Amino acid sequence: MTQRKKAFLRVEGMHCGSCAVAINMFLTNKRGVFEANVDFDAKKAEIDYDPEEVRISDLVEGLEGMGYPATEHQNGGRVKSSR
Ligand SMILES: [Cu+2]
Repeated sequence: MTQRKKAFLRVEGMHCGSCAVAINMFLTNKRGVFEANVDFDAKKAEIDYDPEEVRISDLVEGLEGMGYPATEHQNGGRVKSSR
């Protein structure tokens, strides 16, 4: 059975919107990642993933390799209440 979990990363080193797009592509191309939302302004990435398929530490390592040091946050730091 697939599980679905959410993770939040703080991502450093993004210079512009296309950095966010590149990160988004990297994340969503990973096996086990269903969806990723990368926010350049907020330096944040929200990831929907299957913890049995992929580990957040692997994603973080990959991002670091691309030049974007990332750290995981338990809940994204702030609760968004849009809607
Ligand atoms: Cu950029």
